[in-house]
Amino acid sequence: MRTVTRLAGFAVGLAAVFGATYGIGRVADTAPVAESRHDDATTTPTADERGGTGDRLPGGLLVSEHGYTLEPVDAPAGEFAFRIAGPDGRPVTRYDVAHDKQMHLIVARRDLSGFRHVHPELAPDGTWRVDTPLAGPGQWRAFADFTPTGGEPLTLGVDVTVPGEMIERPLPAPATSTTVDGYTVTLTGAPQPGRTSSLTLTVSRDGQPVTDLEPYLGAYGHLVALRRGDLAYLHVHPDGTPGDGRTRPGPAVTFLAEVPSTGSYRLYLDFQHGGRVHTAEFTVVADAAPTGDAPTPSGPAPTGGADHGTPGHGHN
Ligand SMILES: [Cu+2]
Repeated sequence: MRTVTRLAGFAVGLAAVFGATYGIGRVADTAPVAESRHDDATTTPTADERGGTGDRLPGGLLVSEHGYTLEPVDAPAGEFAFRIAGPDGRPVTRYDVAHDKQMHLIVARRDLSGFRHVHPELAPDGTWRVDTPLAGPGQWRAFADFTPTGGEPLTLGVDVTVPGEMIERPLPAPATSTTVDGYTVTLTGAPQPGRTSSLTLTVSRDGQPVTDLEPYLGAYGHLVALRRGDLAYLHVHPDGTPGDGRTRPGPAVTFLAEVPSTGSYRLYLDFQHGGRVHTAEFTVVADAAPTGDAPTPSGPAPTGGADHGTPGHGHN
């Protein structure tokens, strides 16, 4: 593409800036998080009140964590390159494979448009390179989601500026149905802070349910959520893997997600069908959990084609 990637200052989202620590940011991943899980959302604490119960920030807010630092490096036009400096300051060259890849690079513009999830190539010197996924001018956030061998899973984030005139796009209204590449994807369930919520995405095409989704990176769907405002990153995986004898290849893919706070989130579902990966996007609003044990709110009328408005987006 025509864009020249230039690296601006790294907006380091220091933990201290965020007065509260949040609950579990990374959920339903393969790594158990039992030690910090707490589902006692029977009251409606504010995000601040919940601070202190979680022991880690959501992913992607920090450029450096646990001794590992995301360092963009100069790259030719049309390419994005970076390395991960380890605790000894040297580029990390050994990574565990997670979801079929050693490195997952997610990019989105600060206005939450332009999402892409790509897989860079690792050079022997520890440099990761990928044809630039930054599709136009603006302030971008790049997330490196990886596990250094011998370490724990990390998501580091860094700001990247693509110069040029940028037109900020408003966040699309919350919706429970969207279309992409001729597919219609509907969403049921809504995330609530402080508890695990079930989100089900159902894929159809031409009015017919799609029942032959193809495994992509070891799953029938990959869901990333970014929080509006700071782009806190949540990578959520379905409970169940292709070939486990119980997980069906669509039309529904269910995820278990826990969001760290109230607010607006953009959800990005990657799924594969017809040999191609498609990305369906939704805006959702996480409201405070109602008192008591009310189930996850879901609209009384599941989407007949509602794509605007806020059917059942959460306050009951
Ligand atoms: Cu990936």
